[in-house]
Amino acid sequence: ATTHVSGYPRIGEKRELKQALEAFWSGKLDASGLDGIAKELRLRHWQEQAGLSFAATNDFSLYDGMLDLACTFGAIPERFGPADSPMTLERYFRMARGRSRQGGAPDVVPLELTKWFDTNYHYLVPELQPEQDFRLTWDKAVQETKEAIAAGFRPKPVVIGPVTFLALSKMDGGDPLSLIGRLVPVYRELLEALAEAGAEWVEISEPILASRRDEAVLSGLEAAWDELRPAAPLKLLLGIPFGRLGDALPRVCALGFDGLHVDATRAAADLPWLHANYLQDRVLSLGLIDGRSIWRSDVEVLRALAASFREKQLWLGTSCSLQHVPHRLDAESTLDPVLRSWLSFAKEKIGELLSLAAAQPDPDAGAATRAALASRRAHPGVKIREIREAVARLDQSAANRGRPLEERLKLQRQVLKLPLFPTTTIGSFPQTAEIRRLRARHRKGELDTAGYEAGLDAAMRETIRLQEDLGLDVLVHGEFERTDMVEFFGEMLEGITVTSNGWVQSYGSRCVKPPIIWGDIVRPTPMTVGVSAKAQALTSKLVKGMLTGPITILQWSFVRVDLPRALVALQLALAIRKEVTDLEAAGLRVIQVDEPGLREGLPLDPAERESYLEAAVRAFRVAVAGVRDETQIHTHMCYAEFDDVAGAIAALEADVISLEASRSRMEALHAVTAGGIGSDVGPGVWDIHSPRVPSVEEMTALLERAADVLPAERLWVNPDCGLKTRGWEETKASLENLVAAAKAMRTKTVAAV
Ligand code: THG
Ligand code: ZN
Repeated sequence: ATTHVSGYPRIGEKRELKQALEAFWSGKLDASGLDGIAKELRLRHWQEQAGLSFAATNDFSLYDGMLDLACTFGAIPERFGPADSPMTLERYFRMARGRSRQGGAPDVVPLELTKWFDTNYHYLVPELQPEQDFRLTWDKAVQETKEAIAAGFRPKPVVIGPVTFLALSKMDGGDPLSLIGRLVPVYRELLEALAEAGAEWVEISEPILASRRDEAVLSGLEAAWDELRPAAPLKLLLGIPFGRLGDALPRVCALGFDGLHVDATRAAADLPWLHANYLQDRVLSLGLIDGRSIWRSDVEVLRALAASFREKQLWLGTSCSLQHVPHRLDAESTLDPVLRSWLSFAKEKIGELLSLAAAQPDPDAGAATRAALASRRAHPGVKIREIREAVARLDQSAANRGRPLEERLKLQRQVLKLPLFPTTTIGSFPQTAEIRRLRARHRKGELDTAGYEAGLDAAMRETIRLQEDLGLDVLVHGEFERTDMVEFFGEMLEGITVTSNGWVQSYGSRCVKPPIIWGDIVRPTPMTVGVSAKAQALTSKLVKGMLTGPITILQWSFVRVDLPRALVALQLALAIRKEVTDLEAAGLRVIQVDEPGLREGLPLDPAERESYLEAAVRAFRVAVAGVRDETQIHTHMCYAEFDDVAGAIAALEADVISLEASRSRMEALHAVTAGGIGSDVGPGVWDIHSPRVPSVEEMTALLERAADVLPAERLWVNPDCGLKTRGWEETKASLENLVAAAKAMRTKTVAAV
C-alpha cells in the first residue's frame, strides 16, 4: 500500500533547531548557519521516512506553519513593513517574537500565539483585513519540495488548507472566512508552483473540520474546492486530522479531491459510513497510526481494519502530523525496558506504518507486540486495587469543603488578617543561569544532594527575604527545585514516568517533555511539604504552598488509554489531595493548586464539552476539599481565554483565583465574573511575558478598572503568571511598583468610605 505521514517532528532529536534558533537570535549564528542546520534537519527527517511512499515536505518551519503560510500569501500586517517587500528572516522573526524597545526603536507587538486545536502546540494567529490582498510572496513550500526531490525523495507537500487558514486567522470588522474568494486563486497558484516543482500529490490539511462543521465552514470548503483544482496536473489529498466528520461526511465526500485522508483514531465512528459509501477510484487514506499518543500500535489489529475497506487505492498513514510526539524512543537511555516496550515515538511509528503496509505480517514483530501489550495488562502498577477502591469510594462529600464559599472567605478574612488588596506572586521566581547550572550539576552527579539542597536553600532564603523587604503579603518559596511544574510532579508520582529526551515543540524554540501516565497514580511520599514548611519557618508572613492541579497534570502529559481520562484525573486528584492535607498539617495556611490547563482540555467536539468540564471541576474539588475552612485554597490560570469556561471556573469554588488579565486590560475579569464566580480574584496587573517594568500608575489604573467590576474586598494584587522566565532586576522593580499600586488602592478605598 501507499504510505505517508502528515508531518514529522522538526525540532531535531537533540533539539538542534532550538539551539540554532536561539544562537541566531542572540547573534551567535548567522543566517547561513541557521539555514544549514535547517537543511540538515530536513534531510535527516526525510531519511527517517525512507521506505514510505512519500516524504512529507513543507512540514518543516523555522517557527510555525501558520506564520509560514501568512508569509507565503503576503498576509503581513503593516507594522511589520510593506507586505510586498521581500521575505527576510529578520521580518519573519519579528512577526513571531516582536521587537522590544532598544536604541529608541518602538515596540513591535508580535502576532498572537494560540493553542493549535487540542494539542499542546501553539501557532501564530495571522491578522487579516477585510480588504486583504493575497499574493504569493514567499516560495518556502516550493523550495523545500525541490530540496526533497534533489535529495532523491518523492515529496508530498503538506499545506494547511485555505478554510483552516482563514478560520484560525483574526480580522477586525468581519468574518475572515469571507475572504475565501480572494484567497483561493492565490492558493491555486501555490499548488501550481508545487506541481511545477515536481510534486505529484499535495496534502491539503483542514483540521478545522474537527472542531467546526457549521455552515460557514462547510460552504467555505465547497467554495474553495470548486476553484482549487490547478491547471497543472496535480493530485489533491484532503487531510482531516484530529477528529471526525459526522453529519458532514456526505458534503465533504462530494468535494473534488483525489483522495481523502481521515484520522482513523478519532473518526472511528465515521468508518462505517466510509465503508458503505466507498470512494471508488478515489484514494481513501486511513490515518491508523496515532500521531497524538506514544503507545505502541497493535499493528495486526490495524491491518485487519484496513483490510475491510474495498477501495482499490487504499493508503495508510498517521492520524495527524507526528510533530506532537517525541522524536525517537531508541534515544531514551534511562527508560525502564518494560515500559519502553509499550511505547512508540515518531521514528518508531514510521516502523509501525511500514510493517502495517507490508504484504505479509511479520510473525516475530507480531509476537513482540503481543508480548508487550500483555506485559502492560499484567503489570502490577497498571491496576492497584487500593487506588481503584479509593476512587470508587469518592462520594459527593469528597468534593465539598465544610462551609459554603462565602462563609469560608469571611472566616479566612478574620483568621488570616490580610490587608485590603493583598499582594502575592504566582509561585516561581527567576530561574537564573546559576540555578539551572546547580540543577544540571546535580543531575549529572557532579554535585551531591546535600550540596544541591544547600544551593536551593540559599536561593529560597534570599527570595523570602526579598519578598519581606518588598512588603508582599503572601510569600512563596520560589520553586527553584522545579524546571517544568508538570515534569516535577511527574517525577515524584508513581504510575508516571518522565523521559530524558522526549521533547515536543510547544512553540517556536520552546519545548516540553510531557510525562507519561502509564499506571495507577500513587503518591509514595510528600512532594513539596519539606520545602514549603522550611520556607514558612523563615518568616512570620504567610507562605503559600505551591501545587499543580490534576487537570493540568493530565492535560500536559501523555495519558494511558486503557482507563477513562476522568478516572485518571480522580487518581491524580487523590494524590494532590494528600499533598494538600499534608501541607496544611505542616502549618501552611494558604495553598495554591494551579490549573492553567483547564481550558486547554476542552474537547474539540462541542458535544463532549459539558461532561469534560464536569469531570474537571470534580477532580479539582476533590484535590482541595480535604482541608479546614480556615485554610485558604488559591488557584491560578493563564492563557487568558476564559469565556468558554467561566461557569466551570466559578464551580471550582477556590477561595482565591489569580488570572492572566493585564494584556486584555482586565477583560479576563469580565469573563470570569460573567460566569458568576464567588471567589476572590487576583487579576494580573503585570504582563510577565515581556521584560518591561510596569509603572505604579499603570498598575493602579488596571486595579481601578478591576474595582469597577468587583468590590475592593474581593480583589488581590499579583502578576499575570510565574516569574521564572524574568530576570531579577525587572522582577524587583516590578514587584516594588506592584506593592506601591496595592497601597495606593488601599488609601483610595479607605478614603472613599
Ligand atoms: N508546562 C508544560 N506544558 C505547557 C506549559 C508548561 N503547555 C502549555 C504552556 N505551558 C506552554 N508554554 C511553554 C512555555 C515555556 C516553555 C515551554 C512551554 C519553555 N520550555 C523550555 C525550553 O524549551 O527552553 C524547557 C527547558 C527545560 O525544561 O529544561 O520554556 O509550562 N508541561
Ligand atoms: Zn500562569
